[in-house]
Amino acid sequence: ARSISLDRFKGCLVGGVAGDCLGAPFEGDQTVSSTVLNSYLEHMDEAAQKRNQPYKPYTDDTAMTFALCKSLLKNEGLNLIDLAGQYAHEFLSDPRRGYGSGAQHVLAAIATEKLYESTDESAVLEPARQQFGGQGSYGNGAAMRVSPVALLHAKDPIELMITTAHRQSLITHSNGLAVLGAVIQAAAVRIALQTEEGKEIDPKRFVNELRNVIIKVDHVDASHREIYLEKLNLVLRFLGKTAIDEEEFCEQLGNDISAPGSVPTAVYAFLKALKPSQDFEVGSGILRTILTAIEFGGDTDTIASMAASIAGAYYGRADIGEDVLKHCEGVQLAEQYAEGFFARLTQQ
Ligand code: 8NA
Ligand code: MG
Ligand code: MG
Ligand code: MG
Repeated sequence: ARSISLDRFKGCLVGGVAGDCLGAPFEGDQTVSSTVLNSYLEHMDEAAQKRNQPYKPYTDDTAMTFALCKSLLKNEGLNLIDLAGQYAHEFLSDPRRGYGSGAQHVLAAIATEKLYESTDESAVLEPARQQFGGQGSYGNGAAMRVSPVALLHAKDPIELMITTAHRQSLITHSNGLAVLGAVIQAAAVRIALQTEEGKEIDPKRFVNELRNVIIKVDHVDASHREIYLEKLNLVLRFLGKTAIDEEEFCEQLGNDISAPGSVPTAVYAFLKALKPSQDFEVGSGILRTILTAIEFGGDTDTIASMAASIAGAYYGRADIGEDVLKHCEGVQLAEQYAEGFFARLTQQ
């Protein structure tokens, strides 16, 4: 059966946009009840009439994803210096999208020092390397934007995808935890994309494939790999529970702006939402994934966006109807970029 299709490329990028736009209003909340979430979707038309359309703007997650799409397509692959320029330009042209404080600092430095005019790759990586006393950021910013890397390398050996996911991270996030988060997120999208149409995903196998990817990542601390391997054990443990203590979940798996506190949670939300839920009355697998991700509160835009990029690569664009998407900013652009990656692949 066919697996890689234009519908699933679109699903990945459109899902990411939808998760970001729908999750953003709940960013920083504690937990969100399923009653609130069901009514949120039901009353979207009504709420939109009171505002200008589309009234759900995207945030930094999508802004950076689009910058990455643009640079990867223009250069037919990763050009770190051009990409640093795209990230910095996107930030300066629209700085009020909710960037993390560290990310703002790095992107402003790349712009003011005109590092995108350098011919030396290591120069554009210097601001990120100096972050947080030289440790680098472990925020989820490198993971939240990474899904186009899985589309770029959909037919390439996984090692190439790992390298691109890793290197694009370093422009803003040099800490191994952020890098591993980005690689895991890209790998999750890839596995979802490559699953045969109509074939069910087995969570244990999915997690096992992610474990095998973690082991392949070079130039990161073994202790950082261990943190993610342990988190993946927790993903399976929470999937096996019939009732979840939200406080315990947030404390152990996480719902925050750190990469280890959000990337495994996004994987959990995708895997959890594979089965219909008594809580959410939606037919779309992508929307069910988004609501599952938002429910735990915290960094809701980012966790929902990452989870829905994975879900979109699995279910495809057609899974998510217009009712909700018509309220989200950036859907058309996401589709255009998906077409760009797909065309590139079919020309190969
Ligand atoms: P970042 O690189 O600025 O990291 C995010 C934050 O994590 C930093 O501002 C620090 O507070 C903290 N942090 C990261 N690394 C370290 C370290 N080594 N030592 C100490 N503290 C550290 O930004 P990013 O690009 O990773 O952004 C991630 C998130 O920020 C995304 O969710 C994005 O949507 C945005 N954001 C989140 C919230 C929220 O409340 N959840 C609000 C606004 C913006
Ligand atoms: Mg609930
Ligand atoms: Mg955001
Ligand atoms: Mg966020």
